[in-house]
Amino acid sequence: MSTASFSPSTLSLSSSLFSSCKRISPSFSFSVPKPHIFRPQFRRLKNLRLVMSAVSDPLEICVKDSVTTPGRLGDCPFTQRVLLTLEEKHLPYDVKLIDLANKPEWFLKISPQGKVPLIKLDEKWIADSDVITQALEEKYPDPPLAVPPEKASVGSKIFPAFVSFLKSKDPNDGTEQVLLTELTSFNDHIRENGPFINGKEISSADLSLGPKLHHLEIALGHYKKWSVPESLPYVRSYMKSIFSLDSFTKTRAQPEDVIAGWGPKVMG
Ligand SMILES: N[C@@H](CCC(=O)N[C@@H](CS)C(=O)NCC(=O)O)C(=O)O
Repeated sequence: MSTASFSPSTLSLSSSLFSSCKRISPSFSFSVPKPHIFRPQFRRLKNLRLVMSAVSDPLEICVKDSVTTPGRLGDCPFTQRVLLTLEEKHLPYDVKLIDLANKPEWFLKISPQGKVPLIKLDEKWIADSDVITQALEEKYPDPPLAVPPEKASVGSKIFPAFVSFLKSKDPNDGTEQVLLTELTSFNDHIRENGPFINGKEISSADLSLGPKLHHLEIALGHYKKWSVPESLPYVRSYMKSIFSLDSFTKTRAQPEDVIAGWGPKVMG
């Protein structure tokens, strides 16, 4: 088995690390001794940020392998959401690249639905980015990424609207207008509450939406020559800010994979 260790506190580790990942062999074993990784953890205490040291094994996470460049991270926005959460919480992790077109036996054993992301927490494999990010928040509350319930679903209708518009073959079926309506509502929210969904600090809602906006930008740009209009400057600046976060550049999918990933849906 081949994995790559990520320690977010080590900024020199970059997405190029993925290029050093090899496909995982079908023999899944945890017997390989892993080094302990020392990492800084930040805790808020009376407005002071105290650096505390902690020791932790990297968390194991199954992610999609690239279809265009096997051995690198693939194009799954749900996986990126979890990787972003690990990065923002300064948690080290080991990625296991899964070829979703040819899922290994061992993966299907631990993931009955055969989906990524899948993470091992407290010796149990957990699926689904909603469940995983909630579990990470509970187990590793610092820095906090939770959002108040009234903001948790801000921007959540953008992704389904984008998918409908992307798949649409009829320019007059209203799907573009639905997407514009959702983006306009998001533009208004950021103008009034920004720069992030929950205000000044990044939150789990941004880490969920950011990867989806990345797919929107690449897929609609490629397949429809469409981009977020200039009349929505808050959406545009929000995208720019999220896409330029260190955690984002380190965990984003390659544009070629995003294009290849949406191909069957566009053609279908
Ligand atoms: N609701 C799940 C969706 C996960 C998902 O759809 N993952 C896709 C890749 S982006 C997958 O593993 N597909 C493999 C398959 O369906 O065979 C989540 O939020 O984690």
